Amino acid sequence: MTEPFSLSVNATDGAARTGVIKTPRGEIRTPAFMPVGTAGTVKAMLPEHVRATGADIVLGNTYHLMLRPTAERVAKLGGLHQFMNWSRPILTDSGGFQVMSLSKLRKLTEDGVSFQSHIDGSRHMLTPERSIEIQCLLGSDIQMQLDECPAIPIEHDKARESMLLSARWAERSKRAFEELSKPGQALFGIVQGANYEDLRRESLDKLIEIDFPGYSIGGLAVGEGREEMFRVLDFTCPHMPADKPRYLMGVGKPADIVGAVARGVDMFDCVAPTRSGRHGQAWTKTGAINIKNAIFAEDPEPLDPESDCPASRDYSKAYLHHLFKAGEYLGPMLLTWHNLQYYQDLMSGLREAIASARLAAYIENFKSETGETLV
Ligand code: PRF
Repeated sequence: MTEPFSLSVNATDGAARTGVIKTPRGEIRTPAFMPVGTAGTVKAMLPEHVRATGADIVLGNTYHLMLRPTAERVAKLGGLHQFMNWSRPILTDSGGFQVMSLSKLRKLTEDGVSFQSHIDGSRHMLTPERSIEIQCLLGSDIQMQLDECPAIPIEHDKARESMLLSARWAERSKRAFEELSKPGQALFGIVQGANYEDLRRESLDKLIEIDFPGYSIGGLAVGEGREEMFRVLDFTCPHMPADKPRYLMGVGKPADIVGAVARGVDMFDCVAPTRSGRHGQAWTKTGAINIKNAIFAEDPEPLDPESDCPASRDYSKAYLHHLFKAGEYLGPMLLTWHNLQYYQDLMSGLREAIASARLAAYIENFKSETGETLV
């Protein structure tokens, strides 16, 4: 009998892999992009339209949902899937990363992190155990351990201290998860260690010893730049278990994703397509544009006439330009939808390229079409 949560790798091309993660709520085709649904909604999108772009899984956030409407209320209303009308897999982040970037007056101790809500100033405490309790109340399918994500650059001894704290929290998270979770749910450990090869190895060794059904790579895209991020992936990914999913947290732009897939990463999430879409930026086959630019004021062409996505195909750039200029809600809605379709098309293109051992050619084509320089 196969495990209720498992990855099967169907093909490899160099370090890149394509396969399927099986979960009780449905399959996740990898490499996968997970749209961010922080507060129980992929902003400006209906769940059925998120699905129509090809998304197999969305992300939710412990930090936001514990503050509003609270995990207890979501549980009372049947869990996050029912609450947001998304029946497929949901991954939740553990909250630590969002506490550090969003809350006021935060204090980190061995026990966890205490902080003041960015919404009403109320005081809260997030421990590894409480984070897992919240993620189980939400009912998410893939959960994250509580971790600390320091910015780069950071001195080696400080980075090691932080990584060891995250490793101790990994152990406590796993114990809490074993007590509270239901069969078919999965908890990922998070590799930290900044941009130090020895620390990334030590972090990974400790997590593998604890044993997780999947491993996240945290602590990247925190100011180090694309080339340095790829260097860290180059010495980290080869040591990660080949039969478990690898998730690069909070990454990235299309070029980041292409480079990380080539290095063996399976899962991604990023606010880029949704957030940029709300601000008028659109990714197209020939690179990124800003629809508010005056050059589009009388452009009768849609963003992508060949697309199956209504947002990409059925509205002219001139109309989209007008919607943004007029501050109409439909502008951010259509550009978000278009960008999510672009990201999912990118992922399916990568999956097909790996399956047919043509990834190198796919990447060359991506570079020449978008003008991206990929290290
Ligand atoms: N840890 C957690 N969530 C995250 C990160 C991390 O390091 C990042 C870093 N890019 C994004 N989201 N728990």
